[in-house]
Amino acid sequence: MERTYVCEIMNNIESTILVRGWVHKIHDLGKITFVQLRDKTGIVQLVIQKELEQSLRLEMCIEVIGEKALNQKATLGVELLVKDLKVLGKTYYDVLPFEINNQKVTATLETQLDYRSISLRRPKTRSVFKIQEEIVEAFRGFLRELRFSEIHTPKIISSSTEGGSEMFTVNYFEKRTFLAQSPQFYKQMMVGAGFEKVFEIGAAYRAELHNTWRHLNEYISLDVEMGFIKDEFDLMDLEEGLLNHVFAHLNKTCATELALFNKILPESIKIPRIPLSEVQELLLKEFGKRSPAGNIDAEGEVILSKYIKEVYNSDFVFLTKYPISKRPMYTMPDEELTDMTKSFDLIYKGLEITTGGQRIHDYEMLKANIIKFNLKPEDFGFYLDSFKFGMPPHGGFAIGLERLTMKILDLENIREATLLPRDMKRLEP
Ligand code: AMO
Repeated sequence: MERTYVCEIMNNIESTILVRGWVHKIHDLGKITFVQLRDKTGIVQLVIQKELEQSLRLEMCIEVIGEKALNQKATLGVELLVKDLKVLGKTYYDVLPFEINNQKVTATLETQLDYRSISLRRPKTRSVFKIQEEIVEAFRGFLRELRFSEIHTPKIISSSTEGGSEMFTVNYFEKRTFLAQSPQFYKQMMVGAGFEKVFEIGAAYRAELHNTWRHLNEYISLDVEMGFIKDEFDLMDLEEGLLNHVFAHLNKTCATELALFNKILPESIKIPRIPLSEVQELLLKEFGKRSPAGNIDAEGEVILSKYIKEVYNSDFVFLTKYPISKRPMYTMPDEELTDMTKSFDLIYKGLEITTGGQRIHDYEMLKANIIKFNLKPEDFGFYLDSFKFGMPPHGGFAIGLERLTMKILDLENIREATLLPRDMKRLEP
């Protein structure tokens, strides 16, 4: 007999079916036992006669053949009267590390992360990753439809892309190498290599020396790079379209999961675009909030987002025109605004989720800029060389997948949106 998933039980025309899953709840009434069986698609109630009950324990893995019986009181409207029961996976614990079948979480986040294979069995915890899976699906689908190609670039690299000291070193045979902070150089090179438009979904590594609610040392970067652009506003248009598509896709595919978090995502979003200097002025004038030179800080992001929500009814805001001194050497300077670049950040509900911008595409200009940044052109050999052979005007952006997931669901800590987080203290599981 073929297996039926819980979500298919109602529509399955057979009256006797086979299901597999885990023992989610046990309610022993003596002669009969009610058991909730959980598979990756949902939960169904089983009714088991005493003689069939084989000392079931919570979280055992079982296979059951049962007859469907309508029952208005059961969540699915149907339950299974068990005819045959097989234990597929025994349990070997004294007590579970924490309750899985309780709406209320009874363990700290750290304990849940310590026992990730158990905490992910909680339907609500698991649903965060169903939503994340669908964000990725929507990201990929939207871009492929627009002729973007998916690429995979090396994560062991020989030089820094984003500057700064946030690099992990790796012994590569005799050499000291690094873990990629971003696929930045390679995505640009692939635009020039004739792919024109590319995206990558991959791990990025940052040796951030702080453990915060919004930083990971390994995160998934949703990277985009597009050739033949006019300016950075083409990129903002693209990202706005992309986010609209992601939201529509989530509303369609994850209604049940979103409901667990009381979320319905907006049908259509239009994102205000404001130069950074205006935002800094506004924060100072309206809120007495001083910003660091050439940026706004985490508190400023929160204040700004509240203001944007009130005035524009938007959860998102693009900050544009960042100063040259605050952006990496590959960023295109603004020809109209002295000392400014054609770059942007996207803030979502008080948190930066994207950085992007137009890049310098002219070889001589890039070389000169590298020198201006007190760096050595010879350290950027293969990257710089690739600009000698006709590079189109281009630009791109990157979205942190965990940050986006976290903000969609209003989670408090980025680790809740990370399957197996890596931070300063955590290397396991
Ligand atoms: P940036 O360094 O701003 O830009 O990173 C882009 C986005 O990646 C996410 N992110 C992080 N998420 C979790 N933990 C971290 N430690 C972390 N660091 C970054 C954020 C951030 O907005 N090459 C450029 C992108 C580009 O211009 O295309 C870059 O990497 O959501």
